[in-house]
Order: sequence, then C-alpha cells, then structure tokens
Amino acid sequence: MKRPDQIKNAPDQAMGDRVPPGQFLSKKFPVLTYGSTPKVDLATWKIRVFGLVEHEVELTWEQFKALQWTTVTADFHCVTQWSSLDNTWEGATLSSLVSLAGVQPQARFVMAHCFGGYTTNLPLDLALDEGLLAHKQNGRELGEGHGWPLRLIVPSRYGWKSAKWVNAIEFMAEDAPGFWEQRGYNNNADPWKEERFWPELTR
Ligand SMILES: Nc1nc2c(c(=O)[nH]1)N[C@H]1C(S)=C(S)[C@@H](COP(=O)(O)O)O[C@H]1N2
Ligand SMILES: [Mo]
Repeated sequence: MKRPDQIKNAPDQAMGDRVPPGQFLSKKFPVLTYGSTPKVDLATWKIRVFGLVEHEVELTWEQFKALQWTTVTADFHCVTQWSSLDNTWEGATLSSLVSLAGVQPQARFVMAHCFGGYTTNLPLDLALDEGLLAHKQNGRELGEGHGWPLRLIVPSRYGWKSAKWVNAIEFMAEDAPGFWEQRGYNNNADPWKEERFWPELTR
C-alpha cells in the first residue's frame, strides 16, 4: 500500500517502479469474472463469519454499514497482465469484522466465500493485515460486475484474491485452495515475485 504522498505527481520513472514484472499499465478497470454476475439484494444480504471463531457472527447490510469505514489507496494487478494504479477503496477492514467474532488460536488460514460460489484462500495474518471489505471504488459504489455491494481487496496479491460479492469469511486450521488455486493459480500470488501459476506448471 502506498502513502498518498508517494503517489501524487509521481514521475514516470516512479510509475514504472510500481508495475510488477510482466504487467502492463491499464487506465481501464475491466470486469474479470468467471461465470455470471450474481444478483444481490441488500434487503436480504448478509455477511457471515464462521469456522474457527469464538462465536459465529452474521451481519445485515445495515449492521455492516455501522462498522467503522476507512479508505485505502492501492494498486491492483490482475494475472492476465493489466495493472491499475492508485485506486481508492472504501469499506471496513476485515479485521474489524473479525474482531466481532473472535478468532480461535488454531486458526491459521481464511477462506473468502462469495455469492455465485467463488472462493479464495489467504493466510490469516495477511488477511488481517491488509484485507479490506470495500463497498466503494474511487468514490463510487462498486459496479454490479465489480462485486457490488461488497468485495474483498488484498492489495499485495494478484486480483483473484480480491473476491467479489463476498458473503462469508471462514477461519481454518489448515490451508485449502480456493476456486482458482484449485485450477492452476499460485497459492501465494505475489505479483512482485510473479507467482502466477503452480510452480510445477512454470518449470
Ligand atoms: N466472486 C468472484 N470474485 C472475483 C473473480 C470472480 O470471477 N468471481 N475474479 C477475480 C479476478 S481474476 C480478478 S482480476 C478480480 C477482477 O476484479 P474486477 O472484475 O472488478 O476487475 O476479481 C477477482 N474476484
Ligand atoms: Mo484476474
């Protein structure tokens, strides 16, 4: 994540330094979804925190909105090679939601679940350090295709870890692969290390 003073009026050279290897700068923010866009209704929308927690929590949209919100500026890198710089995301931190549930000491990993069935996995520390549950991008509500009303943002990883239409966070003792992680995408997904695919596929 970049501080605002590192971003404003950054010279071209500095911009180049922010595009990871094998990526290209994109002014657009395309929709990248496997399958169709789920229809979500705020009146029935819920987000659930379950698995290795002290007590399960389920929040309605009104309850989620009442959490403290924060704004994060970050770059976004999709494994299909486009990078979009300086996006601002507004929402509640994953850790603020999780603190309502309490994490059991055996929990080491997180699975994000989405409307439509998409999933992605993360180490617990990473999820708590930088996971943001965002409702707005660049001052506007997310577009339907971009995960409205709520998506996860994990700035230091490729975009497939930023789950759209997220509706549950599960805490696990053992790691388990999510949708793309089962289909050849790298478990760690660090764009600066070009962790795109399973190691055995890139040898
Ligand atoms: N639920 C869900 N979340 C998802 C995806 C998806 O197919 N379904 N695609 C992922 C991928 S590969 C990327 S790059 C980003 C793209 O977000 P965007 O469509 O807002 O650009 O969403 C991620 N989150
Ligand atoms: Mo992606």
